[in-house]
Formats: sequence, structure tokens, C-alpha cells
Amino acid sequence: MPFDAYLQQCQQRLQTALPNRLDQPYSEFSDHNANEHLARLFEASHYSLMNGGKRVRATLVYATAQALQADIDDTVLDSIACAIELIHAYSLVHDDLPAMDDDDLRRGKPTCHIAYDEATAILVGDGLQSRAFELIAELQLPAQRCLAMVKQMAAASGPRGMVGGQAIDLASVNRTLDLHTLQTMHQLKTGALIRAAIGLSALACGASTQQQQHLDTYGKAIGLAFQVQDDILDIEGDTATLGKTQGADVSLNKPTFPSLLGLDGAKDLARQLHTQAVAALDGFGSHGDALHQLSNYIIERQH
Ligand code: GRG
Repeated sequence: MPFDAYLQQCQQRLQTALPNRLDQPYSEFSDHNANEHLARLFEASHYSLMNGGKRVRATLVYATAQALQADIDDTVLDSIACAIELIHAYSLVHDDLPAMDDDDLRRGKPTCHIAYDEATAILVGDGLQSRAFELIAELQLPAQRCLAMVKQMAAASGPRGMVGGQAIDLASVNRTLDLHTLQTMHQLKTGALIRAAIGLSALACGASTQQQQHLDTYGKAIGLAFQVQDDILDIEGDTATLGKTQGADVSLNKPTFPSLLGLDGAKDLARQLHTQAVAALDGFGSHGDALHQLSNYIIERQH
């Protein structure tokens, strides 16, 4: 199947799977006045989650299961894909807040705190994150496997992962970072959740230790490549195509790959990471095609 069609298929799968899973906790209030008081939080959560998004992380969940030729229930995979997208959406809502990147535009629309208000945006992020963990905890899989997945998602999204990367990012405004520190920051901030999308899927599918290692090498490389391409697009893209403010990193005086390596150096790095990622897929043969195409997409994407 051509990659565009594959990506579209995964995106469509999420259009149904996400609202189904987001709505569930509210159903217990259906005969209760609390529903009325939750309406704003509920609406703002939908707004932040169902507003487009490429769903790259969810697609990685499906493509990993495909590489492993896993005999796994579709609803289990959908829940993992949704959990990862919920964590991602929470991080974007919080990242856009005035105390963080202070951005007005996300996925081509006003950010959550602009469309609603700051307190609601904080609660939306908190709620999306909690619900993500609930989804993994209630998977119909052996308890040990669920536990390992909860642990991996917590490590990837917490202070040893995405939150830690964000903290380094905030501390680095107006400062120079060396290449190693910049890479570490992005491995944590952007790369950790991308790796977790692959890692959780591999755990759920019962991948061998060796398969997990190869997939993690792939994930580590594309996680960083994703950010390198993001930095390139911050310079070469335009606000309309990006759906977020072009030049935001430069105007915040943030260190980026192009600022350290030059634009051509950053493009070279993206290509090197792509080569590493593809090499790690060798053992999966044609079953790894979707993962291969995803790594092409990550360094070729225009938004
Ligand atoms: C607030 C704890 C906390 C963390 C925020 C991921 C992150 C950390 C901030 C996002 C800032 C950002 C724009 C990083 C660049 C890479 C990135 C994660 C881009 C957004 O991901 P896409 O392009 O977005 O997959 P869509 O909208 O397609 O889902």
C-alpha cells in the first residue's frame, strides 16, 4: 500500500478510537449533574485532541506490530496508539502555555489556552495524561506486560524523558548548548515518546529482546531525526503549512540543530539518522516496510 494511503488509514482509525476512549470516563456521570460541570473540560479536551495532527506516533504503534507480524487484537493496538497520542496532545497543550513556549497557534488553530483559558488548558493536559495511563493499565493483556508498558510510558514521559527534556529546553533559552547537550535534550523531549510508541507496541506484541533492541535503535534514530527536521522546518517552513508559528525557535533565541551545524549540516545529520534507522530494520524484511517509509516521511515532511 502506498505510504500516504497507509498514513491516512491510521489517521482515520484514530478519528473513531480517540473519542471513544476519551468519552468513556464521563459516561458514569450520565445521570448526574456533574456532567454539566465537566462539559467545558470535556469540550476543551476534544478540541485539543481532535484538531488534526499527523498521528505519527500512533502510526508507529501500528507499523511496529506489522513489522513483528503480531497476532494482536485491534482494540489493544488502538488503545496503545490512543494512549501515546493522549500524552503527546497533553505535552502540546502544556508546551503552548504562557509559562512555557507561549504560543497562540497549534495545528492551524488557536491553542487550547487561547480558545478556552489557562486553567482549563492545564486541566486538559493533566486529564489527558491520566487517561493515557488508565488506558494502558486496563489493556486485555497479561498483567506483567501491562506493568512493563506503564513503566516504560512513565519513564518516557516523565522527568527522565519528555518532562526532563522540556526542563532543559526552558533552561537553555538565550544560552549556548553544545551539540551533545542539544541532542540529549531532544532525545528526551521529543525522542523519548517516539521511542515509547515503538517500545510499548513491541512489548504488547511479545517481541523478543533482540527484536526490541533493533526496534529501539530505529526509534532512537528517528526520534532525533524528527526533531532535526522540526528545526529545519522552523527555518524553511511557513506558518500556514506548519500550522504553528514559523520561526518561533529562532525568535525565542533557542539553540537548534541549524544554529549549531548550519542548515546543510542539519540536513546531513537528518540523512545520517535516517540511514541508521533503516539499517536497524534489516532483520524484519518486507514486514518492516511501513517503519521504513515512516522514517522517509519523518525527514521529508513539510509540517
Ligand atoms: C510540556 C511536559 C511538556 C512537554 C512538552 C514535546 C514537547 C515537550 C513540546 C512540543 C514542542 C515542540 C513543538 C517540539 C518539536 C517536536 C514536536 C514534538 C512537534 C510536534 O509533534 P508533531 O509534529 O505534531 O507530531 P502533530 O500536531 O502532527 O501531532
